[in-house]
Amino acid sequence: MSIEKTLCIIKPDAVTAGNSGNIIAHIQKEGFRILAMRMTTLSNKSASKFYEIHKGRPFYEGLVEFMSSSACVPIALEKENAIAEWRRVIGATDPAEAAPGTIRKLYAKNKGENAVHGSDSVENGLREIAFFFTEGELEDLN
Ligand code: 3AN
Repeated sequence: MSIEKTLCIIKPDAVTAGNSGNIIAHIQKEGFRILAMRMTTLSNKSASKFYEIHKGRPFYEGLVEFMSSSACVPIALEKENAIAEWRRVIGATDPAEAAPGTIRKLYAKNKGENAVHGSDSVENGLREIAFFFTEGELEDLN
């Protein structure tokens, strides 16, 4: 086990529904440290770049359109084993399959509008955090 960083994004559906505060409280209750956070609206170009890895998949265009449709809240998180821990806390991509008490079970609408993002590896977590935050914007808690 080691201290890892992961990127959470509170997605436009959850921000619009007024669930940002509940989700931030959930993050803190689960013992993650918030290193940086802001509210921003992604341009179509930035959302396309962020999700470049999914280019060519059938949901890509819709995902980019949704993620740039209104404000989102990127949050850089740190915890022991943060990648797996955050994915446990958010639950499965499809809220219908997400475990009870997970963020997606509580707040997601469907597979596309699914309340939060979580990085899928340590390497992608660092890359995704750097997409939104400069090194100097991250709290140095260690
Ligand atoms: P996760 O967010 O659980 O890591 P990924 O990496 O498979 O899931 O997908 C990234 C994002 O793409 C999801 N959060 C979701 O918004 C969207 N997505 C994935 N699969 C679908 C799908 N079948 N239909 C619509 N949107 C999808």
